[in-house]
Amino acid sequence: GRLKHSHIGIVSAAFNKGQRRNGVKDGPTVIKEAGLIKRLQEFDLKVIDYGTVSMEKLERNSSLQLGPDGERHHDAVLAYNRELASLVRKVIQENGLCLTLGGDHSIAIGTINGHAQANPDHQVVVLWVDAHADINTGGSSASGNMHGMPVSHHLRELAKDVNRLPESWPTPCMSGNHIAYIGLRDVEDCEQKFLDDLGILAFSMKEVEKLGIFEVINQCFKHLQPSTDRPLHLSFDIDALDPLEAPSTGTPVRGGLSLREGVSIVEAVRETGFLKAMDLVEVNPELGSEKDVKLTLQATKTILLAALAGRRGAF
Ligand code: B3U
Ligand code: MN
Ligand code: MN
Repeated sequence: GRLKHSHIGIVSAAFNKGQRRNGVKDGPTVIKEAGLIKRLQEFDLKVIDYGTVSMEKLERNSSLQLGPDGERHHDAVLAYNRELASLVRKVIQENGLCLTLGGDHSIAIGTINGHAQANPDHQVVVLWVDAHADINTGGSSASGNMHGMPVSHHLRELAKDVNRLPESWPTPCMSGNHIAYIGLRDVEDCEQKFLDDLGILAFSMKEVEKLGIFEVINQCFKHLQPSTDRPLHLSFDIDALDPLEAPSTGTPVRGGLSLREGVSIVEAVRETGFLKAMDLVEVNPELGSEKDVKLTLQATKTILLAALAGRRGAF
């Protein structure tokens, strides 16, 4: 049967050290200020705000602490994510569907780890909707930005290439066949090699164009086989959408998903009945004009309303 949740638990991951633009830490605040919770409540959903995991507690002197392979803020990113993981785990253990608002995409190190920890067999399957594959390791990354590396942290096949905390956190919780991608269009050669070597199912914009969004979605679920034992984690990077739809983000790439395709994806995710956790990341209200920010927030809320309430409609 399908999963039953007692509520939606919102976690605010106000974090920006996975890349170089400060404003992305304000994503959760502006999304909530735009009326998300009230709108969800209008559809009779019980919403609990679990508050913010803040960066403030992280050591101040970690301003540019490089990891062993030149990973920027390596220790701070992992320390933050370890704390985030325990809150995500708590939300799910309290029978909530966990929505985490980012923050940059490095927060998916914590959200997926926390989700896996909360499940009986520590199993999880992931749908990653993004312009980018975010599967770099410290060694393969040209930028050193850890928002380009979250996926590698969870993969058993890449375990030996990932630099962890001394306590060897995070433990890998999935294999290449437990993740699928939609929306890719800015993938580095070494990332493509990881995808190919691990046989990861990945639909770039080229395949979306060729096959159509519904065929792509169906193939993803056929492959991932979400179930009660393999709950679904949706990690949605707002830059998957075309910058015409969602311009206020740090690394926009033209030629992306329409808002309608994004909505179709999350509606299908919801209809599986096995969605247990979702990330919505990389909204940066400091980028673009006032109109750009407004457009981005409308697109964000449209995606979240469809994913969590199964509704289309105005905000
Ligand atoms: N693959 C590049 C670029 C990038 C990844 N994720 C975003 N940008 N948002 C990197 O830096 O790893
Ligand atoms: Mn991303
Ligand atoms: Mn991206």
